[in-house]
Amino acid sequence: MVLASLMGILTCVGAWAQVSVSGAWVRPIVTGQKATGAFMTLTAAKPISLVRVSSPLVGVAQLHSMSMEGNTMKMAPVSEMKLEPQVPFQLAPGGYHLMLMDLKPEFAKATVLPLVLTFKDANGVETQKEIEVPFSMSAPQATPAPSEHMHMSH
Ligand SMILES: [Cu+2]
Repeated sequence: MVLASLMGILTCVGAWAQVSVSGAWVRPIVTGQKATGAFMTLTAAKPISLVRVSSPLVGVAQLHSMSMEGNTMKMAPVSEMKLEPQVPFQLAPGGYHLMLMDLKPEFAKATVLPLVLTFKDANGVETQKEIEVPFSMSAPQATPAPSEHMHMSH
């Protein structure tokens, strides 16, 4: 069973179905701005952790948490985000987010942001998921018909 799933990962990286991503968005930057955040909801089929994120348009991408310390919001890098099976994990302003820093010049001109999410499962096996995240000033409205997602961001 384990061997079969390993084979599956090796042979069809593109057909990943262990973690679904919904409602992803990245905040556009204004001139001179060097960092921004990306947000989304991750839902896993089995226990797995998001351990890394990268993008060709971003120099440094980190997993961040955000919390209140006294009257100030504090951001801190976290080594992983643990996903429980079938429990949507929210990355949203004011909470967990993907911190994008040292942005490349192409970032400002891009219409979508390519992101590679790296997950590590309970056996320590890493798999990657490539997504394209639309730029937006706020979270996208949930669409009642899933098929409508197919037409977004192209
Ligand atoms: Cu941050």
